[in-house]
Amino acid sequence: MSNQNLTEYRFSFGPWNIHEGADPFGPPVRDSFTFDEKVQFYRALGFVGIQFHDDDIVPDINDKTHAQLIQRTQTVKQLITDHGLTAEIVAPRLWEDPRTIDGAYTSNNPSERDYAIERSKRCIDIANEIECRIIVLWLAREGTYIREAKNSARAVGYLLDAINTMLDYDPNIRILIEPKPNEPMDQAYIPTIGHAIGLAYASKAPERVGGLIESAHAILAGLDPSDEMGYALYHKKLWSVHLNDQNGLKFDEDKAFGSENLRRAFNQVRVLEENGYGKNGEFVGLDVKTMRTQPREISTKHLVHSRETFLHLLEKARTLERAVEQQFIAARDDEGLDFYILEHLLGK
Ligand code: GLO
Ligand code: MG
Repeated sequence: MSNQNLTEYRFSFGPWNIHEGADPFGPPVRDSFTFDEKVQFYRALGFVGIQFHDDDIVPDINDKTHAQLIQRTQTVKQLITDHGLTAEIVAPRLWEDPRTIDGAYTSNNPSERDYAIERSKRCIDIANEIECRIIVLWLAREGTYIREAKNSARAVGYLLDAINTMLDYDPNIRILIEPKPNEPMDQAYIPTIGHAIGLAYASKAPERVGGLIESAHAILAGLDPSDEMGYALYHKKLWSVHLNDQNGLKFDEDKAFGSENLRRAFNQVRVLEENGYGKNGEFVGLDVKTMRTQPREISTKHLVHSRETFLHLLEKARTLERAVEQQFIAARDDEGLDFYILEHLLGK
């Protein structure tokens, strides 16, 4: 099928998606690949965008002077350019430092909140130097283990203060909030895309604040990822995605896209395709983990497979017979439509 209007999707993943297999109950099971080695994998695996944390670019960022930070970023910029890659996003990693134990922007301690803001500004400096305008906020520890520990209303104000400060710091950046309902905290303050978009509209530059939806995070919130995407798409605020899969309500599994529920994956591809996602340069991001059992030499398969599954399902979305679908809808024959979709997915 060749048609000039068809979106040519571009794919991204983060260096943390090729990892050593450690989990809370056991140590790494595979030797690391260096960052330079990982950069070499991207194109061969079918990817052109890199999702970065600030310290993926500048390790030990807190110990670096501004000049060192810029210098290291220039080195990485050259490396990725040489490999024909672009930085899709840069995200401040605000969940590993001792000053972020009880949250970063929402910590009860003002000097810890200041640290979070300063770190975010450094992240923006890095993004500028690597020519990326997108800052992602995965609000990892912005929540609590128990309700009484923090003031949930005040926390929303702190989050807005942080977002507004970043918007002022650089008039060219866009901020994408990546919601998640739990893990590492028991409860997060911004658990769904609706919460994220509420913050966007309350900010001082709503046109520069949007969202990133991760499939597994929506599922953990008990929601359907494609409907979450539809909500953000309506608001023109879906600026990135982290596609993956998740088997029910447990830890964030980051399974290969479509590996748990193919139809749920199909509907994510369908809603993106039908609403023009990607036409303004948005990437199809993956956030998938290699299974712990996978040998090191074949520990990038989950990335290739997730991308392939997306492309297979894209073909399914594009070949759905609209007239047939419309007939079922007009007759309110949901049973018929349901079975038509199943047969289409099964290739019947
Ligand atoms: C964790 C998140 C995390 C973010 C990443 C980019 O659950 O999905 O992987 O996507 O830090 O901000
Ligand atoms: Mg993610």
